[in-house]
Amino acid sequence: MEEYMKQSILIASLASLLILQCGEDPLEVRITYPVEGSLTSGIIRVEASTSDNAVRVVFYVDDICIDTCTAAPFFCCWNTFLLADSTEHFLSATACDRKGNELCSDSVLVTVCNGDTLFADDFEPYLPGAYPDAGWFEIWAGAGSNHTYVDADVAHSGTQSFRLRGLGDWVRTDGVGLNLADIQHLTYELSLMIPSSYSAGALVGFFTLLNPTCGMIYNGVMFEYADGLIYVHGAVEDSTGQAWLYDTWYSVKVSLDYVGLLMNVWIDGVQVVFDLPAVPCEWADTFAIATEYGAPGIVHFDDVRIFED
Ligand SMILES: [Ca+2]
Repeated sequence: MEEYMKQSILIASLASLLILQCGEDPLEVRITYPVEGSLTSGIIRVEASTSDNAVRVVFYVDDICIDTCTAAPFFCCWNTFLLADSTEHFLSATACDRKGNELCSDSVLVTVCNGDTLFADDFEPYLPGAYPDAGWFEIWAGAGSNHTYVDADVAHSGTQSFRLRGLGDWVRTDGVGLNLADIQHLTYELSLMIPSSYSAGALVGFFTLLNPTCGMIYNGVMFEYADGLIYVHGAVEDSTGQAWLYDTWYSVKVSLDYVGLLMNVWIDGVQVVFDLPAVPCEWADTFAIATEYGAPGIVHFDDVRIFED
């Protein structure tokens, strides 16, 4: 009996110790990427490592919250293009446990280094199925937010692309805000693919809102659904005479001279338009990708890069 009591007491004590240890598990959090002193560019994942009891991590840049992550692995996508080039910034993260205890990590100092690149996205940092909201915003809803997302099954580079799905009478359009002040020459490049399984037409270029339900893309390129040809829209429209094919990735490059108001266009490295009249950058400074009006379906975009030259 005495032995039984001793064992009971021992078991009870061990249980108390375990509960005590669980209850007092110290919260830990630190930024594991990027590392202190590094040069950062583009849209990157900021990653945090925590103790097992963390249930939420809030990420900060210069003490301003940029995102909250509620499941491990804890990370957020950070758009460094929103910050001036060659500037230093402090990254930190706050972790919380179930009891509401909070702990702030040490700060990590990094320098933003994007050079002449105004924006770039290969859609690799995002979670599959998510909206790439570190860099993009919705302009027209198309088939709805459930149908436009980062797709992990189709890609030009890496494993992911941005899939847009539009309706015949409600196009899908997504944009990137750019600061084009003082820019005289700009080039944008991207890859796009229209699947045969649910084909649409596609547009890329600079968007301007004409009224709440109507917009226009200037200094852009259109893969037209109806006749399967590639067109260019500057201040005037021009047909390249080139046909496009389903299930084929195309690399589009457009060079804009905002001083001479001219545009030049390459498809897969071959120049197809020479010195077409272009509109001034003040007309439209939102870079956009879209499905074509009247052609419901899906377009995949990847490897967007916009740079001053
Ligand atoms: Ca990609």
